[in-house]
Amino acid sequence: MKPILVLNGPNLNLLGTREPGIYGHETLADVEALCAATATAAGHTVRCNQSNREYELIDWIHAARADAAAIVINPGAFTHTSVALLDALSAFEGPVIEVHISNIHKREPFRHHSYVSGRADAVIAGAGVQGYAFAVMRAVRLLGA
Ligand code: CA2
Repeated sequence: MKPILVLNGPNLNLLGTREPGIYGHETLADVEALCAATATAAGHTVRCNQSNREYELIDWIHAARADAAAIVINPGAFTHTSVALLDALSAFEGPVIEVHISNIHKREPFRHHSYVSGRADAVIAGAGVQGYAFAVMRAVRLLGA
């Protein structure tokens, strides 16, 4: 089985260093370890990437068409701006799970709309970093394992 691709967008490399009241104390390395452990327990693997560059996320999504079974993505602020990410994800045939650490619907109005949700098979928001574990579990379920 191909790996589940876990993508994190802009500024999520700063996890655990600032704004713990919104994003918690866990680091990006902690998040990636959680995803790996969750996938391993279900007999799957993950490949994790983070970028602050929209084009790099898009290139990884394109590559996933051939080399990933599912995508778990926290697009960061690109959630609310990027038709390009929506289009890239729409060209991917496997499960797509969108995850947000915070509850975007409880925050500023500009965070309430997600372009990515137009393609996502599931959206998890407000569960903290545990949402990544839920997202990986949902991807596994949709893959039929
Ligand atoms: O809640 C989420 O996971 C978000 O996708 C996080 C994005 C935000 O723009 C979305 O509206 C919701 C921001 C990620 C920034 O992450 C930081 C982490 C620590 C310190 C500073 C930024």
